Amino acid sequence: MGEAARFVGEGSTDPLQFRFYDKDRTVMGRRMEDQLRFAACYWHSFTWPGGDPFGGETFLRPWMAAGDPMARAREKADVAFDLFRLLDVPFFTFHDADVAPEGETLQGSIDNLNAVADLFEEKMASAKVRLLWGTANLFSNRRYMAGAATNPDPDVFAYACGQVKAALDVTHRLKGENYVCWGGREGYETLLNTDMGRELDQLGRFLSMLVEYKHKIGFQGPILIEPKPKEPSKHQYDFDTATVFGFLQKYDLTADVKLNLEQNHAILAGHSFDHEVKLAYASDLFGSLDINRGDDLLGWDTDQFAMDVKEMTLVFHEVLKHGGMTTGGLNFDAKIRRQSIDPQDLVIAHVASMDACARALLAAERMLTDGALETPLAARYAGWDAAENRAILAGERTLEAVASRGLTLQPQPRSGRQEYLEGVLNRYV
Ligand code: XUL
Ligand code: CO
Repeated sequence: MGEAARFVGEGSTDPLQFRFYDKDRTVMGRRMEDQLRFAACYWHSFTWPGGDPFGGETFLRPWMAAGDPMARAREKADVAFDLFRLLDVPFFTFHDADVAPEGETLQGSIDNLNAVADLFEEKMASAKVRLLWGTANLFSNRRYMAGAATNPDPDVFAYACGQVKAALDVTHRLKGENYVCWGGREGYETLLNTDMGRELDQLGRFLSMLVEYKHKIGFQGPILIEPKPKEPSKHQYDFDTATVFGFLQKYDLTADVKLNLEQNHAILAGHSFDHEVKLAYASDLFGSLDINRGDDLLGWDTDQFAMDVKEMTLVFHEVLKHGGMTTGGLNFDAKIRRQSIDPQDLVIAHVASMDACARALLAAERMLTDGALETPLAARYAGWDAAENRAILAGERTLEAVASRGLTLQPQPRSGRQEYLEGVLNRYV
């Protein structure tokens, strides 16, 4: 179906072509495609039928109809790889359950997954698209209703180990660059039946085993935890960046486990997207991004396509400032609205959001080149560059020593210049 989307420039009004995403344009020393590292995701685009809590499917995609589940999985793969080609994205992502049907037993499910992975290997050999990350769906099946790693039943924990091992094996085989863990059911619905300390220990052990296994098979990429405070659970243990940082330190996992941050999850946690990104870099935990957006007026995970240039400019400013993506990328964990039922809507949504990201990347580049935010920021903290003050931070001064210097000083308050900085940002976006 059709020609791949390409860059035609700002003058164009064609919703199927790029106005800003010019993949070969150099942005801070790298091709734009290599800076943004877009990934199309399998679940929202190919497995979500358009339902909501009040109504059923609206999309009626042919591969969702009844029939032999493996034949349907192959049909779905054909359509998925065609979309990857149409969008000209360098990466894709999937959960085990998105790509292959569950079998009668765990072994049956693993066999199905491996059969689809054979097909992916074949398709990837002739396509441009590579795997950004794989993951296991440890939340949809009713066996996981009380959690996977944090389930009170150790048999469920063991089943989850089987599933996660197979998903990592397949991710490794397909040369995935990261492996993601999103713990949608790793939390609670009521504390009346929950032993939090015990569940956190279970989760810590589960992740440690995954890290041990990753090293054993030589999987090079990081394991990425995807923080989210709630939904589907009332409270999820991977609440936000700060919470996961504490958890990873407690279980000694900071070297191998990083973060996959998502805009809508940040908002649900009461943070901005750039708050989460900045704190992840400050904690040496930045991994990758799920690029989407929530609705300001709705308190749930609407997973809309990211279109807010200003918001993403601040995020990409932070990413570029730290040298750009390493193994991470921008994964479209985003779904079209359930009324967007034309097949074209899916392509248009990706193209528009890729363009919004490209525009934000270019704005972030200009801001960095001009030092628009960096220069005032450095000036604000410049006092800490003095030798005496560096010595404090280096642990070379006692409280008494600094206190006695404090007795000689009369600090003068200085403006935080918020409105000036907001004006600066507006000049670029
Ligand atoms: C759920 C979510 C997931 C993860 C992968 O809110 O973001 O789709 O990205 O399991
Ligand atoms: Co996500």
